[in-house]
Amino acid sequence: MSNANLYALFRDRFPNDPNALFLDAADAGRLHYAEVSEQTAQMVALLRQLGVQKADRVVVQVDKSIHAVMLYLACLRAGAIFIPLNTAYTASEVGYFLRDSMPRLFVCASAKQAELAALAADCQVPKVLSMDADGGGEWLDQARALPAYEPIAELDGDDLAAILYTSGTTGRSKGAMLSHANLATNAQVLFEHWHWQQDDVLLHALPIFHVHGLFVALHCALLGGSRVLFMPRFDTDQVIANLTRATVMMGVPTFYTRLLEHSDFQPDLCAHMRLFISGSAPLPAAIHAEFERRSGHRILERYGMTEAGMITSNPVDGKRIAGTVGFPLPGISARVADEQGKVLPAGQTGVLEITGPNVFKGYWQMPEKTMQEFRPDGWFITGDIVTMAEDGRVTIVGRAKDLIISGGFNLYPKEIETEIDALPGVKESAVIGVPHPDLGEAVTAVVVADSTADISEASLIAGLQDRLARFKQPKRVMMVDQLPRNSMGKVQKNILRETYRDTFA
Ligand code: MCA
Ligand code: AMP
Repeated sequence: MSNANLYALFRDRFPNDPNALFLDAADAGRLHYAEVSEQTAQMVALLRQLGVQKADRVVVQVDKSIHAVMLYLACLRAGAIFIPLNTAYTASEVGYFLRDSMPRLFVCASAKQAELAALAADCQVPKVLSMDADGGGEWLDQARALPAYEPIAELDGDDLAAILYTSGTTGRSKGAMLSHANLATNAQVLFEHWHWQQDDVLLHALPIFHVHGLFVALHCALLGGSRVLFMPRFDTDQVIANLTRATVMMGVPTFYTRLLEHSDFQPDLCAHMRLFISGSAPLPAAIHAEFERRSGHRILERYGMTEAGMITSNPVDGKRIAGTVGFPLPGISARVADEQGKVLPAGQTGVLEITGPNVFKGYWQMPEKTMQEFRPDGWFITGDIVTMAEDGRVTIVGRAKDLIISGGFNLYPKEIETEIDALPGVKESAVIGVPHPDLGEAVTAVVVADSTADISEASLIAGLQDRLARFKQPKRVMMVDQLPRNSMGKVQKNILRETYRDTFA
């Protein structure tokens, strides 16, 4: 049987040309495909030296860099389970992930090492090493000193490649377990479906701690043996300056909104672009239309989630319809059901359920939570409310889950409410997403204070600094005397959303 290690699949596709460039990070360096094998082998040697074996977890909270990509590939190659964390997470958030995933190794930035190493020791993590985007930190020093020979770990398709944490409606983050086969099949499907070619050049401005930037974008390029213009973050000027060198860009809707706001964004910049792809959050139809007018390109919108990678996509050839997320990808079956799981006829609104080789292996150490998200016949309940037309085209019309998507990051109100409610002087709170011209939705908290408390919007936000990453903190806090409730006592968030609808208009 052939090795199902995803790294082996990539390695087989690397171009033979020694000059073939993989990552072009401009001043931050370049990496050729020919160098990947040696660098990842040295990293595997270091992982082994640190005691990391197959199925051990490696938690990584480092800035986006070529080295971070090599570390990801090295973990695949070693058969270790890669767990990337958002760089904005505070120490208290990181502590949760370390305790939950029990890694053998934690890799973090030097600047945070003193604080995080103490935390890791507290969480019984045996090893901590630093890695910096500029090549500093202990990690690279130690790896470079090691021999570059390490075999690719022999794996089964069901072996885990990564655990990606996604917040939950209960406020506790859940680790979605993704196998080598989950990632490999989804990557191959996207590669074919989006007509990826070796001479495609990917403009990469997404973070690499989520499915979108780490898997969807990088895996397509790796399968193509293609070049990636690898940017540290989304900076509108930099993206515009590089568009003429790229053929494909993947982004969240905020990227497209920001490009349209820039007066230099003109059709000639996009003349040899092949594809603009959007996902992670709904792309407003008005942005779709305005983008076509300004660039001559119809954005290809696709839809996915951490637990399943990419699920549907508009076609490359064929109609890309604004406001729809296209058709289930090859190999993925989709149906629409009511809350009880009764399958509904085409055209009716319900929750999207799916099966396919892309669907994850369950939540790390949460078998009951996993069971709740699957139907007895094995279909995964996405929690997205959709309609599916007779021809299979899917339109997302809402969410059954209480979720806010801000700039492509998913935030669960429950987690934010729990932190606000723990602050002194707070009686209760409700957190909602309110339309925001740049981020799509912005976190807004509606708070009732204790009768004797003296708290303000500023004091509440200050109180959250060490508890929640900045992007989760409310952009506005509204103080009210009471929250609207229905006859069952449940907070009516729809009324709050309506009341504060124009806050960021
Ligand atoms: C940054 N800030 C945010 C966000 N990003 N606040 C709310 N929502 C955000 N998304 C805050 C910072 O905390 C900071 O606050 C201020 O905004 C400026 O920070 P900066 O880092 O300069 O922001 P930025 O560079 O302008 O970032 C905005 C961004 C970025 C480019 C939209 O968030 C981004 O790259 N988003 C992509 C997320 C993504 O990859 N999602 C894919 C998930 P302060 O000034 O107060 O300190 S995967 C997924 O969803 C599924 C599987 C799928 O289908 O893809
Ligand atoms: P995550 O929890 O980060 O995996 O995000 C997954 C969720 O993002 C999905 O369940 C959807 O609610 C949402 N999502 C992803 N892509 C799209 C899209 N193109 N349109 C609307 N929502 C999307």
